[in-house]
Amino acid sequence: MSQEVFENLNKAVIEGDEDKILELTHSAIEQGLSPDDILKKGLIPGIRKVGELFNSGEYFLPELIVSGKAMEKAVQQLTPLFHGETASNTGKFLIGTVRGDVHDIGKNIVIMMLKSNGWEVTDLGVDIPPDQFCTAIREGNYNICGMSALLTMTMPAAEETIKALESEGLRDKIKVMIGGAPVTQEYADQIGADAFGKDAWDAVTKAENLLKMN
Ligand code: B12
Repeated sequence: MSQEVFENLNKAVIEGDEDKILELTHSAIEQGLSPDDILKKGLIPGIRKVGELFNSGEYFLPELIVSGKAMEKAVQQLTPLFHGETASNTGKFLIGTVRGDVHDIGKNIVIMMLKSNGWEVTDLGVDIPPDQFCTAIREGNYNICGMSALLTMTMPAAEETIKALESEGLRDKIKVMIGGAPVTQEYADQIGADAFGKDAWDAVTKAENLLKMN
């Protein structure tokens, strides 16, 4: 039964049918399916498939935009369910999508999971240049800075941001975590990040580990 709901959600995301996505998400919530499963089994595989279709030339930018927007709405619909879960103050997390990159669906899911695990999160938004990360870190008292990069072309902006933190004397003040579809543990090691999160759930675990190291 729940498998069918997830398959229908996959299909609706692939088709970019916003009304259907919202209706199916609502009914999945009503049926008592966990918001984690709705994301992991219903929505995320759907948007990944959209990426594959775009890559293979079957989809073009308009389809990417329509499915992306519909996915954003569904994530917003799930957000209150996550925020209700826990409240203790874990730590302060600064996050943004790196310069040149406007993808934020994954980053927003990371934020949702962090908040539901007690983190206070400041979201800088998208297309954030290194100096903006530096200013925020200088002015705020953050434990971790997270950077999201979805394009191979924008991954180097994460490295530039780390270099800027070093040259501004801020690198010792904060742990750095990176993520996004093309990012790997190897890349994180290569650019001197403290951790890599493969998804939002991994991000929460790794963030807690980094906090213990502080
Ligand atoms: C939706 C989408 C868009 C939407 C974005 C809408 C939005 N508000 O985000 C729009 C239409 C704007 C878009 C534009 C473009 N896109 Co696009 N897009 C996608 C798509 C289909 C889905 C991305 C997504 O939301 N995934 C779902 C989320 C849940 O997954 P995620 O982002 O990976 O996030 C998870 C983890 O990575 C991790 N994570 C993410 N961030 C962080 C941060 C931290 C700190 C941590 C720890 C973890 C973490 O946790 C998240 C949750 O579990 C991907 C395909 C794909 N496979 O990713 C292509 C994709 C990323 N796009 C691509 C391209 C080429 C483009 C464009 C250049 C297209 C164009 N010709 O204009 C532009 C670039 C615009 C720009 N300058 O940024 C390519 C990139 C290829 C590459 N390797 O460089 C992809 C891979 C599609 C493809 N297969 O070709 N895109």
